[in-house]
Order: sequence, then C-alpha cells, then structure tokens
Amino acid sequence: MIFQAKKHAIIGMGKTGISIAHFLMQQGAICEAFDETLKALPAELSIPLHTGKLQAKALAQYDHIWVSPGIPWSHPALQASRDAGMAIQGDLDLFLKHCQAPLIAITGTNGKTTTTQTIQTLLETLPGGCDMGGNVGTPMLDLLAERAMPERVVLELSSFQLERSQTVHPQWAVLLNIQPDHADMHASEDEYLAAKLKLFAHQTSGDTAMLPIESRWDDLAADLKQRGVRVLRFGQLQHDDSRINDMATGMILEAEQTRIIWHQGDEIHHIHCQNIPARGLHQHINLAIAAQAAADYGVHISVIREALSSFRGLPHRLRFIGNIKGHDWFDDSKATNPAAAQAALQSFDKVLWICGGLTKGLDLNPLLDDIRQYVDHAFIVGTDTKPYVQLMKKSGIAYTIAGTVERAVVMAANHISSLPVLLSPAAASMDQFSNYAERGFAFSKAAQKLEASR
Ligand code: UMA
Repeated sequence: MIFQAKKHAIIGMGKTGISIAHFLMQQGAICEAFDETLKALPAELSIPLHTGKLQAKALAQYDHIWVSPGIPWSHPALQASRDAGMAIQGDLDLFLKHCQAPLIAITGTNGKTTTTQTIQTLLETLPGGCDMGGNVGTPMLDLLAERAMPERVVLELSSFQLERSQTVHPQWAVLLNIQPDHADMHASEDEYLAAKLKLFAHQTSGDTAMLPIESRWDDLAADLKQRGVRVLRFGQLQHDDSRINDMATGMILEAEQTRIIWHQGDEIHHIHCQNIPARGLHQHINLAIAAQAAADYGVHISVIREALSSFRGLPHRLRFIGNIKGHDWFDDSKATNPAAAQAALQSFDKVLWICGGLTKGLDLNPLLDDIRQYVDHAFIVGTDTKPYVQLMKKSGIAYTIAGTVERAVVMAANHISSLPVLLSPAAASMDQFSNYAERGFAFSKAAQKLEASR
C-alpha cells in the first residue's frame, strides 16, 4: 500500500480534512494535521495538529500532501510546494482511487445541490441504491466507510474540488451553468471555468455529458462527441425555437403553460411546471436534468413523475416558510451570488427583498434590471452595507439599511404592502453567520417570532 509507513500532511481540518485523516489512518498511514485557525482536533482524532500560518518548509518533510477544498489552491505555501515538485491532492482523487462504482457528477455555479439531491432520491429507488457526497455536505471518503462498495455514487463537485483533481472521470456528468462566483478564490473567470471543465477531461465513449444548449458550449459538445461521448443538451426554450429538437431535456415555454421534458429511450416525457410545488423556473430545470439522469439509469417513469410533482424545494432554496403578518415569506439564503438572487427575483411579480452580506468581490450591477422590475423595497443586511446601498441608489428603488436579518424581518413585516418577503442575499453569509444555513434559520426564526407575537 502506498499509504503505509508514509507521512501524510492534511491541510484544513474541516469536514474534509477529518474524513481524509480517518480514511488514511484506517489504511495504516501516519498523519499530521495543519490548520491556520483551528485550536484543537475532535477528541477521537489523536494526531498532531500544527496551527498558524502554513509554511512550505514545514510541508517538505511529508510524502503526501492532502488539501481541503476551502484552502485557496493559490496559497503561497501550496504554490511553493508544487514548485518544489511535491504532489498535492484533494480528496476527490483519493476517493476515486478506492471507489469503483459508476460516478454521476454535478457541477455548475448554481443549482448543484438541488440536482444532486434529486438524482440521489430517484436513483436510491433502484436495487443497490445510490450514495451521495461531495460539496453537498458529506465528504466523499465517508461514503467508503458507510458501505463496502456503493452500487453507484452521485457527487456534487465544486470548482475547488475539481481544480485539485487529475483523475476525475464521471460516467454521467452535467455542467449546470457558469455564472460569476468565488472571485475571492479563483484568480480569474477563466481559471474558474477551467476548473469546472475538468469534469469532462477524461470522458470517453459510453459516457454521457449534459451541457447547456447555449452556443457558448457548442465547441465543447463537438469535442466530446468526437471522443465518442454521448452529449445531451438542456435549456429553456420557446416552443417555436429552432433549436428545440437539439434539446434532450429542459423547459419549453408556451403561451399558456411551461413544461419540462426529458427523454427515456425514444419517448419524450413531460410534466407541466404548474404541477411542481417548488417555485422558480431555475429549480424546475434542475428537476428536468435529474429526471434525465434517472431515466438514463432506468428509474421508472411513475417514480420520476411522483418525485417531481411532490418536490417542494430544499431548505434555504426559495423555500416557502409560511404566510405571516399578511406576507408570504421565502428563504433563499443559499443565493450567495448575484445570479442566484436574479433567478429568485424572476420567480415573483414584485417582492420585498432582503439582501446583503459578503460580496466575495463580485460585481452586483448585473442585478440592476431585475431590481427595477421585481423589487418594491430592499432591506439591506450585513456588516458592510455600502455595495448594496450603492446598488439600490443606482436602481432608483427604495431601500432601508437594516443591518441584521432580524431587523430586516421586522421592517419587512411592517411594510405597508402585503408583498412576499424574499431573503435572497446575493452574497455570502460569513460576515455575520457561520454559513448560509444559519442565516436561513435566523430568517425563519425571526419570521416565526412575529407570528408568535400576534
Ligand atoms: N482553513 C485554513 N486556511 C485557509 C482556509 C481554511 O487553515 O486559508 C481551514 C479552516 O480553519 C477550517 C478548514 O480549513 O478549519 C475548513 O476547510 P474547508 O473550507 O475545506 O471546509 P470543509 O468543512 O472541509 O468543507 C468542504 C467544503 N467547503 C468549501 O469548499 C469552502 C464544503 O462545501 C463541503 O460540503 C465539504 O467540504 C464536504 O465535501 C461548502 C461550500 O461552501 C458547503 N462550498 C462552496 C459553495 O458551495 O459555494 C464551494
């Protein structure tokens, strides 16, 4: 075994670092942990922890270096170690080395978790089921501890996980979209895109690649087809669009109603969007893709229909909280970039919008048209409200600086209108919360408190 009697450095001791340590130690490896801010490791992990600024010279004595997705790939210590010829890897390649199960992989800027979770729910109905991990929350190496060998695996893969992989090779892969995000972690948009496209680098005859229908992806589609990959395109098209026959799955917009379609063999199946409880065309398109994956893996049409027509949305993704104080309340805390908030705003006629947080260096201006069309009044939260104040000033739409989610909820509840209240911040949460889920919970808790005080 390559692991035994070798010294391994594991960098970043969040969920991923801990799962790497457990996995390697089971293989008999000697591990040491590095983390720039953590004070202590979980009690059951008795390995040395090195804290403080990571230095390349401290890493030179190890045979293998494993790095968590949240540590910038461009970290000077990692860069210097790579320049010195050291191999630095993430958990994905380690996982793939030990997992022979067919891999379904989902990447993109927005919609990954909804698509991944829905595919897992559908494939779980097949004999042998389907395991799920990656960016969705369960570190992938933990899957190997749960079952001897999963029958099939669906992974949500972030650009951070993909950029540190050399071997990723999914049998069924989808790129959902590329929208501006993580400008704080990737040097350029090209670098972000290159990381995402690694998903397809090793695909070959017999594999499936699902790509958006936009012409931007035509060259990639042609290249993959040439390599024998089955390429499917998805999108959102008007019913009379000339590209409609090229679209395997997605959404067809008609005057009276919108429906999603997918293929099973030669048959085209569809379901009307009005029969899907979850709101938002961007969510419905993710369901169409999940339906296509399920159909490809042999899930029965009745199971797919039932799953789609009962889908209410995942927590913090345009999730309906209830009607409180005369307003409908929606938690879309997962909207951590402008494109995600844009998709949420477009799902309403007019809203009271709770926005703000960490911009991650992203340009907010692409939101201007949507703000003018869909926002009646904005309530700005976050420690630095300036970027959102500037945005709202430019839009000409009324706004109030609320500062905290709790204050924004009270202010929105007292608004003269009975418009829906949408938390869709277009920003990360870490200025005030540990993560977007905590922010979403704070929002629903504050809204529910209003109900209790009636
Ligand atoms: N750390 C340092 N130096 C740094 C940065 C972090 O030492 O410069 C340390 C921190 O002190 C902390 C540890 O690294 O102790 C955190 O490591 P991590 O950020 O890799 O966090 P994990 O808990 O391992 O979570 C990661 C993913 N996090 C990121 O990619 C930022 C989780 O995705 C994922 O669910 C988990 O692995 C399991 O696979 C979260 C995420 O926010 C949900 N992802 C981004 C997104 O969806 O936008 C990509």
